Amino acid sequence: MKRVLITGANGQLGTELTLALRSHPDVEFLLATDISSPGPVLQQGNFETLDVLNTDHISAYVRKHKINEIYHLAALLSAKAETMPLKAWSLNMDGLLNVLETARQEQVRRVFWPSSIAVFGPDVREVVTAQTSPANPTTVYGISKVAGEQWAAYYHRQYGLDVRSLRYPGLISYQTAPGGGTTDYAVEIFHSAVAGETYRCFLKEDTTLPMMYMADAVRAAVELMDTHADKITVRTSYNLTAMSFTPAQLSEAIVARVRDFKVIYEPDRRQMIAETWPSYIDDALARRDWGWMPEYSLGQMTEDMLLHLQPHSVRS
Ligand code: AKB
Repeated sequence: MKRVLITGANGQLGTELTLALRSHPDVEFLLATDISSPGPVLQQGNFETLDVLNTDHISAYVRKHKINEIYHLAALLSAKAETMPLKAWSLNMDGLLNVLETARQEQVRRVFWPSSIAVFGPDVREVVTAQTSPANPTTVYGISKVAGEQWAAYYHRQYGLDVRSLRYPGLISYQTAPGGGTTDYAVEIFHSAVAGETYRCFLKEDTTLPMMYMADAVRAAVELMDTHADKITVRTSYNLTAMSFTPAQLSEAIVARVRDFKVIYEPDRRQMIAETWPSYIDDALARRDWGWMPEYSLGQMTEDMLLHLQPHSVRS
């Protein structure tokens, strides 16, 4: 049975992964943690504050609750990280090392840690980016993810620690807003649409990026963690995708359901980050090794987002 610790549980992915794992049949105990007190969705259930820069604190929870799986999600995302590169490096890198080292010392069975399409750089923007395409990031977030992937592989190789990872594309969800990412526009746009407001998009209309609906993202993590270790051939991080679209294509999908919705394009510094990331991802290895298959297309995701954010706005 799984006894799970989640860090960064208040975040966009953390909130929904916590909810999903609480109802996983093999999870007998789950402790959600974050540096801040629980967000509105996580008021019920076990929750403690935890700073991942404090190794003793992580070890104490692992020992106290006999944790055997850690989902380490606490991190600064791409755009925010560029405004405080050293702080981002410290949180993203030292936080990961503290978790890996605690997991090794306390004999935690398995660790999940999300990487990102941000590991890639401008040299692969125009091609369908393969698992082994060169990873030459130009952002501090991307650099921390590339280094983190290598640390994950190192802990597996040297100590046999079963660390598993996914290179997530932009994630779209309705429960919790993302914060500080370059792909956040794809969530903000829905909130404007249901509020009847014009959305001022911080990326150019023709900027193609890989994306995924949260239901798929959560299922991917759970399926990867439930896979037999023999099947896992990638010990850095698996490429993963569901769809690729531009802000203009997303806006069209929304307008088809919210008639008068308007978007104005006002690209800011995040445009420069987006232009260094791949447009399309090849996730063939995830499909081959553990049967990954996304369920949500652009149309299905748009429909579901609008339905959950404000049922009455659909097909207004
Ligand atoms: C971000 O925009 O920083 C993240 C990511 C793609 O890793 N959503």
